[in-house]
Amino acid sequence: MKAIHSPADLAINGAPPAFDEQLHVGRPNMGDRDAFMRHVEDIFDRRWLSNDGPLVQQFEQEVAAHLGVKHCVAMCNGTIALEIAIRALGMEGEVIVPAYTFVATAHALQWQGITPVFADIDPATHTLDPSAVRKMITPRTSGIIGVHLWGRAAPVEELQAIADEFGLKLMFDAAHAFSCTHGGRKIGSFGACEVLSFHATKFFNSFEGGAVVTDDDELARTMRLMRNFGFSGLDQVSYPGTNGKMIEIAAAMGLVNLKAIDDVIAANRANYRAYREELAGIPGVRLVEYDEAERNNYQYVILEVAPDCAIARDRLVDTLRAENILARRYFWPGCHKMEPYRSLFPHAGLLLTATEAVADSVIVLPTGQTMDAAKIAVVGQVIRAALLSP
Ligand code: T4K
Repeated sequence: MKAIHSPADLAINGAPPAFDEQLHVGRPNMGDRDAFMRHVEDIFDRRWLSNDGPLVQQFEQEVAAHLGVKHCVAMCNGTIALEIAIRALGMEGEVIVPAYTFVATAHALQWQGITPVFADIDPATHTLDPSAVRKMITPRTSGIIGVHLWGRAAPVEELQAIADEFGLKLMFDAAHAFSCTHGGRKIGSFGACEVLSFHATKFFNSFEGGAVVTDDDELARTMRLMRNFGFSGLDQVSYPGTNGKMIEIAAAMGLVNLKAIDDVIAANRANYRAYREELAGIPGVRLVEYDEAERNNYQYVILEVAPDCAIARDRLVDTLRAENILARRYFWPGCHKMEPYRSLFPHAGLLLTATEAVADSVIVLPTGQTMDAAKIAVVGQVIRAALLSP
């Protein structure tokens, strides 16, 4: 780790990089290794590896209890969980989603012949703008998927009011929002259901994994059938299902990591506050702030680079990456500019001005258990030096 004193010290100008090791966005947060190994021993002893095993059942109970919801239906990943939730809710035709999200939100619809209709976001929150949602409703609209981007709740009440007014299904992509609250209530029980991702890069991981959480008994029952080929008995199939099951080793990781989440939140919160201090007062860049009145997981440290900043967003990303700070441009350029949506809806961007402005300005910085205040101080020095040498 080297101190950066001036623009001349930047790797992009031929100096050695600030860090010997690469700093990643999405470095996995890990719980107790020995506790995980004990689960592995048990899995070997039991010879029960998949298909609703005891660890998956325990995992579902613990996640449901943590979120205060009736049902957690664990799945192999968040994308399959989205697909199953969408199908179980009977969404069809057109479904309104933000374009400023990970592309899986849109793909989960398109994959099953449903058209994702992109509505603009509120540039202040990066989540769906309810007035933009209203504008996109047509006779073919069957639902809305709100995304709690960066762990910040979508406008839950406003979207529910629109859904009720037009008779639409409402669900949430809560892939970023595990253990976060909205109005003091844990995210997980808003809308008809909410979808979680436990991917390696998420605040809380089970290597790969996902779940749908809901208070709706019937919906949960349908989703359990769907994730297991539609089997309702030993030789009885009552639904055209798929294979969305979580495996035992994933549940083991999830159980161990669940015990560690308060430590991870403490580390993420300390990192976020260190970034806030380091980056305060730098003209042209702004750290997107968390609402401290809510419980946050602080998994994403988001920097917005203003259009009039001394250095363009992409140049700053290149400068950071040259220093081994592997910042990301999530979720650039927006789903509407990715295939097949770019070809299907070439003019979608005309109604997505906030989406495009935000997608062009965001940099996601490394955080998590592998970061600390000393590293963040150097990241801050790199950013300051880069802005001094436009
Ligand atoms: N909805 C939303 C809003 C989502 O953000 C996501 C997933 C989903 C739905 C779908 O859920 P899943 O089906 O994935 O459960 C990553 C993740 O693959 C993806 O899960 C996540 N969103 C998205 C935000 O980030 P990439 O393309 O950026 O992955 P990749 O391979 O570039 O890795 C990101 C960084 O993490 C790298 O710097 C390396 C680091 N990393 C990654 C892995 C896998 C590690 O250090 N260790 C690891 O094991 O998509």
